[in-house]
Amino acid sequence: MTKKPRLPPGQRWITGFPVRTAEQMPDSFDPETWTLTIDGEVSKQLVLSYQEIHKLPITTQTSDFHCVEGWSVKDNQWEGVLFKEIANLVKPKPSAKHVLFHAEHEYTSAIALPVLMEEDVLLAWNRNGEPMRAEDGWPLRLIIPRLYAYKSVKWVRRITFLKDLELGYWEKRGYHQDADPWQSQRFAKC
Ligand SMILES: Nc1nc2c(c(=O)[nH]1)N[C@H]1C(S)=C(S)[C@@H](COP(=O)(O)O)O[C@H]1N2
Ligand SMILES: [Mo]
Repeated sequence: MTKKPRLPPGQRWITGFPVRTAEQMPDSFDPETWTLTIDGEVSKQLVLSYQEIHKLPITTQTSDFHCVEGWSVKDNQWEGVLFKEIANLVKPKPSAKHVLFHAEHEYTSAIALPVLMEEDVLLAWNRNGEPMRAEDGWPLRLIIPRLYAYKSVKWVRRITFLKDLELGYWEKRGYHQDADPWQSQRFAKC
């Protein structure tokens, strides 16, 4: 078997970090009132405050970032909490197969639960040692390095464990549900 190349097919390395947003950016963030809701097919629903999230075990990870438009950014260091830590707190029921991430406004994306339980998936607040800018997804964004970046939801406010798949914002508009860059899963088959 040949090893996967670092750069997926059809991608090119760029420097800098573009901002891509299909929606309006949240206009304010108040750490005293901001919350993250975790619900759906779980044994224990939770509402976490900004302070509570920052008390969970913190991880730092370096990964590449691949946008479906064809640009990739090497070696981003993300700091945050592993998705796995959040799942351990709420204890997904055996019926939970997918997880829908809701952003502050209308953006959503769903990912299969086993993909999220891998060691490289995190909810991040810092990039390269600095707090993310508002436009980068502050105060909390999902990072799934092995999938196209439309799965890396910015401004996450709600995480819902699902029995049946619900398509997210771009997936409803024809993007691929699985989004594996090494298989060029850009568009859904129709
Ligand atoms: N809430 C939200 N998250 C989002 C998006 C968005 O429009 N809204 N765009 C996605 C897409 S298509 C990409 S490429 C990345 C871009 O992240 P960046 O703006 O930090 O480069 O965010 C993803 N997450
Ligand atoms: Mo994207």
